[in-house]
Amino acid sequence: MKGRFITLEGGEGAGKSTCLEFIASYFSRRQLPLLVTREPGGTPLAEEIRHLLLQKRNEQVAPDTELLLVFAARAQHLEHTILPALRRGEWVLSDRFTDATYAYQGGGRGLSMQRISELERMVQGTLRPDLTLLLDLPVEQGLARADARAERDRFESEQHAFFERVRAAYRERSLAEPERFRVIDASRTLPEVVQGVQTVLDEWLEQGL
Ligand code: Z5A
Repeated sequence: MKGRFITLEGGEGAGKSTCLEFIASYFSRRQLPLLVTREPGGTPLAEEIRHLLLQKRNEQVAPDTELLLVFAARAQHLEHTILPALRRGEWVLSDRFTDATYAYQGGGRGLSMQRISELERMVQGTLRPDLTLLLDLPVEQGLARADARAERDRFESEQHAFFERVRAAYRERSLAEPERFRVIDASRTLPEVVQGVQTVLDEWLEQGL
């Protein structure tokens, strides 16, 4: 079976890390070669850009600067990690991808979705994920979970309303592309969320095999 491109998305405290580990073991049990990567990041240079993006700083980051840095990291990630793996016939699982840009820079920061889609076309051409798992939960609940963590990065320090806009943008995208998105209720316990991911993968692989 030819490699495909899967992305995992979600707001704060959604359980992405646990789900990523589960998906990696799910593929390994089926002996399907899977490359797990993340955005921003996925190459040494893109990881440096990630650091620039997440680090808290005194100078305010202009929304366009943030948007261009995200796509600069993505161009590097595509060229050196994602596209070579897909060409080798491997499966690729990315912890976040361009839906996060629509959600965080479009929804959260209020940048024009049209401009994001122009950059998407420029950097990705026609490449889009084959499947996107969206872990969705109420913002209040997600923030309460994430609060347990030691230190907040630049994004995690945003206000509640920012995350409501992020969630709304994700949900809007999932409604606009129901064939690509699978929305998983992440407000449940972690084992239930993982079970939800397994059900989606079972069904999806069955359709593709
Ligand atoms: N960003 C962007 O702005 N534009 C873009 O285009 C892209 C990204 C690609 C870094 O991403 C930031 O980059 C991200 C958006 C921005 N900013 N934020 N926020 P990231 O994915 O690396 O960062 P993150 O979202 O903070 O993910 P994380 O730190 O890897 O989170 P996680 O490991 O997935 O944590 P979590 O799963 O959300 O869990 C947090 C805690 O909750 C943890 O203690 C868990 O054990 C607990 N948890 C999770 N699920 C449950 C359940 N179901 N029950 C009980 N407890 C739970």
